[in-house]
Amino acid sequence: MYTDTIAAIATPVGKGALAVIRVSGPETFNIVRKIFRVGKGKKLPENLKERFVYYGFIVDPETCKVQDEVTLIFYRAPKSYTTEDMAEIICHGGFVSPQKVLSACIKAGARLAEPGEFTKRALLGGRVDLTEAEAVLDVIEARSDREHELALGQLSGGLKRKIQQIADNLREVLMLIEASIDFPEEEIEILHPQKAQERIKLIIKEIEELANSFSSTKVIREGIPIAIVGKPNVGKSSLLNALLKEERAIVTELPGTTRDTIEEEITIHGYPVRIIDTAGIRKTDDPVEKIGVERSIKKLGKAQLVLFVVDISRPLEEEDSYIASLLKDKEVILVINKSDLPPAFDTEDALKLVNPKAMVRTSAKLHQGIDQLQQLIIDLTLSKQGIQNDFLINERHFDVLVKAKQALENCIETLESGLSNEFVAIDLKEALNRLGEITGETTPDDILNMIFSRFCIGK
Ligand SMILES: Nc1nc2c(ncn2[C@@H]2O[C@H](COP(=O)(O)OP(=O)(O)OP(=O)(O)O)[C@@H](O)[C@H]2O)c(=O)[nH]1
Ligand SMILES: [Mg+2]
Repeated sequence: MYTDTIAAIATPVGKGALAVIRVSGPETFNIVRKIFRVGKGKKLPENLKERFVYYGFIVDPETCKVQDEVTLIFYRAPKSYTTEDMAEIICHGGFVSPQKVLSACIKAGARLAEPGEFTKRALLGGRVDLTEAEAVLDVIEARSDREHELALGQLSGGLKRKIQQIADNLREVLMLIEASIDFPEEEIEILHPQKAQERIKLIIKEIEELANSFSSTKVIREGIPIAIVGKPNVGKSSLLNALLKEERAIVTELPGTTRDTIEEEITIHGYPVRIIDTAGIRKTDDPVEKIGVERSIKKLGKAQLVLFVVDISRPLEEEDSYIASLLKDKEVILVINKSDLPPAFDTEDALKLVNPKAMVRTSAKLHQGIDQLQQLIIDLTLSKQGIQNDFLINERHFDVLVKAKQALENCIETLESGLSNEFVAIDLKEALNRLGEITGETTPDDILNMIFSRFCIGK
């Protein structure tokens, strides 16, 4: 379907042991034959073996000067990433070698590829659908094990299969509805409107569940926001440092050390978590500290989970109760810190202040209880999300799912109002079209272009 052959460096710019140059399109073989030499002046054989590694040199097709020592793999259509004839040239890394190899390809007749053009060809060649193409980007961009795992699931068709299953279901309903339009004189009711409604409602529910998993995907992409709060000097910053395993926040024996919120990302058991250390909450006349305290309270609102830290070595105070009162609607883990020191109150009293989901004793100073705390964080946030999918619903999928659902809701209304089945069919087709936008069958060109423009060149 394409007549031109494209080339690009597929590895990042900079010093590295190796780099890969990709070539794809009908002229691939002729191009590599012009620039690849097996030995002194010796060209590649006409009957080039596919998916076989050739060792040799890249030469400038005009001057025949050697550009680099490389290996070459040739893939014959359709058994390649793009489904076209393709070659991968592995050369030395760094700033010069890859550029030289690329320019030899261009001189020999290739055109520089656009961002994502290899994957776009894979899509148009039918090797992947749009959800799998998007997953390629997610795999590259994943920042945690879990995100990577889900992206890989999507790459192997997790979301495609799910959408196909829903679409097949819809198509069946549509077929029955259309049959009743085409054969209205038939005695037997082909699909009772009541039955049709029930089936469509089930499909709506499935679409809804899929759309809802967008929020858990978002958490996986952006990290679960967790705030550490407590009165001054209880060891909040020490706790942040212990979780990060580095001395990130300033810790001193002076109450009111942390003035501003500090946000850091860590991964716990493969999940990204955003830990926010806050200024100790207390009444203060210091104008800077005051702003810090306001910010702490604001951060509370955004946190999905709160680590409420108390200092076991000092008696509970009014400030502890005040902070506890701010946590009424929050998921809280009560952190009894400074457990290495003699206790000044009974933990029961702290439990009475808040109604925490869990409690843990720590010594941020001696790094004790940190593993338990991490386990609790995961138990209370992620396991509850019920992420059983093996794909990542992104914003684009979410928007389309909402529209598909809307079309099906219209469908139900049409059925309820007793309008003719022709109208029902229109809404069903609209919903099907929407689902096709997710997999790429009916995605408008401008959206496709936008998706691929986010890719790097060479992917
Ligand atoms: N013995 C002991 N000391 C601790 C522990 N955690 C923190 N500290 C000490 O308590 C003091 C205050 O610690 P920070 O981490 O700065 O406390 P904070 O809650 O961030 O304080 P502000 O930022 O002022 O609100 C420091 O001297 C720490 O070394 C602990 O588990 N055991
Ligand atoms: Mg602090």
